[in-house]
Amino acid sequence: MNPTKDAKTFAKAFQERVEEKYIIEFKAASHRQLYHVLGEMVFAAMAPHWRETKAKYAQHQPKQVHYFSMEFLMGRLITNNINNLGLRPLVESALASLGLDLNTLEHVETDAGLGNGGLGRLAACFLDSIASLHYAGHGNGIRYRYGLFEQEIQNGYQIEKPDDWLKDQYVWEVRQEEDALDIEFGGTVVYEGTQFRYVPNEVIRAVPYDVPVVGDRNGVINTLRLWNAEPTKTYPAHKNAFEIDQEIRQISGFLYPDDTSYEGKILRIKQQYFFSAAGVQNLFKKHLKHHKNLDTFAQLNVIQINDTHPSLVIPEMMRLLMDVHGYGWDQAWAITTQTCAYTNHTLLAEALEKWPISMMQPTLPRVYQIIEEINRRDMITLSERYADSAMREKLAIIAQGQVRMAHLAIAGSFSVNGVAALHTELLKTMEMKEFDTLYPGKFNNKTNGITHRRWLEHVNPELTQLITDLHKGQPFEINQLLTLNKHLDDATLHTQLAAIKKQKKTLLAQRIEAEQGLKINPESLFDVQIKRLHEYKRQLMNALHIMMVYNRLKTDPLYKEQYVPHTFIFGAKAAGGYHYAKKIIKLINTIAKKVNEDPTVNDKLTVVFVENYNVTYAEQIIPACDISEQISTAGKEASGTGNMKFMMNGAITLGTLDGANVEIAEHVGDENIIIFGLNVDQVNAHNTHNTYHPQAVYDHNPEIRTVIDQLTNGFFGDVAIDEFQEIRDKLLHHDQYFVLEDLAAYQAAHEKANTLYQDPKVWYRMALKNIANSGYFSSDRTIEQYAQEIWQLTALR
Ligand code: 26Q
Repeated sequence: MNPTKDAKTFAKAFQERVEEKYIIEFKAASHRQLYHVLGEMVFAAMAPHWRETKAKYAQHQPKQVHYFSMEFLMGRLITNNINNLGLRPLVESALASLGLDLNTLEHVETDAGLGNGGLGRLAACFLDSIASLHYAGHGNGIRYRYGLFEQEIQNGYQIEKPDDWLKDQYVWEVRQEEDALDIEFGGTVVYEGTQFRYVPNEVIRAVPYDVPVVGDRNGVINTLRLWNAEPTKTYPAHKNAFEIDQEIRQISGFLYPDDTSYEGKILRIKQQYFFSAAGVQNLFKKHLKHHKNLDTFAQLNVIQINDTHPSLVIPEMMRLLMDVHGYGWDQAWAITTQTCAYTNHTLLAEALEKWPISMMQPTLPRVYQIIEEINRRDMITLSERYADSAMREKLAIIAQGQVRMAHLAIAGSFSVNGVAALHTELLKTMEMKEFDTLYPGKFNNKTNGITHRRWLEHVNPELTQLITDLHKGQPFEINQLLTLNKHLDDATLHTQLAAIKKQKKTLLAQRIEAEQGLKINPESLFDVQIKRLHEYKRQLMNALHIMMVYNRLKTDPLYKEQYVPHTFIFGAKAAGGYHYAKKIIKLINTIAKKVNEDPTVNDKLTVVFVENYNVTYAEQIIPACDISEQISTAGKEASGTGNMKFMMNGAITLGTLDGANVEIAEHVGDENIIIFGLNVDQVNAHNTHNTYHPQAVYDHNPEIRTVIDQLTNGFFGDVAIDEFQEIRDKLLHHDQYFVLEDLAAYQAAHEKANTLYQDPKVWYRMALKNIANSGYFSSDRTIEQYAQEIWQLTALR
């Protein structure tokens, strides 16, 4: 009997399976047990569609995209999968008949945190859109045993704890041991007459675990394939098998938690090669099941390289094509460069991957040899164009003892894209200017997007309902948003929107009180900055501004009277080794304590640092937000995607002209966003002419001077006097991010927000305008552009 026939059948089967699996009476089952059985039943309902999708791709051999990414930040999947399978009403009524609800069970699922932040979450949104738009496209990544660390705050300091997300069985994965592959490392290359033969000294088994990617009620189920590193059957005789076992499993052991400063680590290069090589070998094998050779591989496959992390696919494809499949260099290069496309996600010089030769050569001798040859040929082309040897060295793939992965990725790809208009422009005119001239037409822009299925429909069903009500109950779709523009001044709508905000704030306040024991006022304005902690994102500027507000509330009664009660909410993880970022977390928590314990300001100001910010937390915070803080130093944030999620939920962006904020401003109009601070040209001018003098700001602005002094004058009673000395020193003497320069403008922007918020007609009009024009920032739009302009895919409707 098919359990999804109707709610009654489903409920009955659910009960039976719980009792059978856990050998208990149904009424004694825990939420954990109930969740697992529900997950298994949803999985079973999905299985036939998954099989059919696979069969269809195998039979028709459509062109497919393979999204290679070191990170996939999937979050929880159960509600997403139930919704996309179209089972929501049935499951909800079945659970209700048993006195249960989906929301409660959902909370048992671990948040799959196989990513650091934006880049990993983008990959997850893209998979959702690819499947929902009927494209054949899959993810290829690593099944980390431990995802991004869990954060605890102890005495205001961040402590990292392992994220043991697989401790209970993960219901959404299937081990496909039959597709396992051997990946080779180390050893030597021997030249035998006409061919190179690679003799590795370490072989690691790559075992795939497949996770279904469910399209939105369209029967499409694509695959996210995550590789697990395991020992092969034969252990080297001379070593301890237990030690070797541990060492090998390390390769898929954990996710590197640093997402800005590049650090050459042998394990990381092994991780990169491991999943890139497994991914390509798997694709070649599949192709050869249906085609006699790899001549047509590029016609049927495109590999999108998510930042440079998977760029070893390029030399690996060359190696396989030449050494295993007998192609000559030119044909192999043609197939490779017609297959690969590269996305750049950063302009920060310190984040660009550069591997020391001394590390890469011994680890991947044959691959390294091929990179050398790619570089040698590249240098010939460069010498035809540039007489200047310094310029040739600047553009080389290998130079100064290092392999520059971005240069390799550019050379080996037919497309290079940035992730927001401004970012792509900066790539083309500054960072990668010469490459844009060298390869005309290769560079292009694909402004990021997010899936409204998760970031609007799932997180905010109330707002979704409000929008569909305007369309006489038609099912929600993204284009409906635009018609909100006809209702911008509808007072009833304003009231409804305000009521939804209030409801979301109340829920968030309840969670914060339950978890952290802190009471926050759901009637207050919620001002939110949630994202990884980085100097360039300037959480520090936000913190200093809160100190300024505090000082004014204490000294200026008129200001206090006019100040709308605010709750400032932060959520951020700092990489464990990023000392300064962790110091900023301590500062925020110290400010929070001081402010929250001061009864003279409590009716006006509360500061919260939420512990262990992750995808699931974001889902709860974003709908509750009034002001979205997007305040990076202009030119530093490639795009940002949180900004889009907030906008879609009716928050107003308070931000700089950076990343996709620029396009948000274009879509909503200048009067519906609060922009402040230096623009990219001004930042560049300061840098070129050395004209930023923070000390002068300190000297001339007494309010700023006061907060800087308060960092080190004992103002925070219960920390060591020098706790924040280095923050003061850096701000005054080595600040690359123009914090003090922008602080006064930031303060003025907040004052403007404070005024606007007091007139609900104005504020909710702005909010509606943001929701109405958020459709452009749907990842469906982004994926359509990738599909048309880079991948050349056709939707398989
Ligand atoms: C590299 C080498 C060694 C160790 C770690 C890394 C590493 C890991 C992760 C480097 C970078 C990352 C992640 C970068 C990232 O998340 N970038 C963000 O990408 C988003 C999606 O395009 C943008 O919206 C953000 O602006 C960008 O910061």
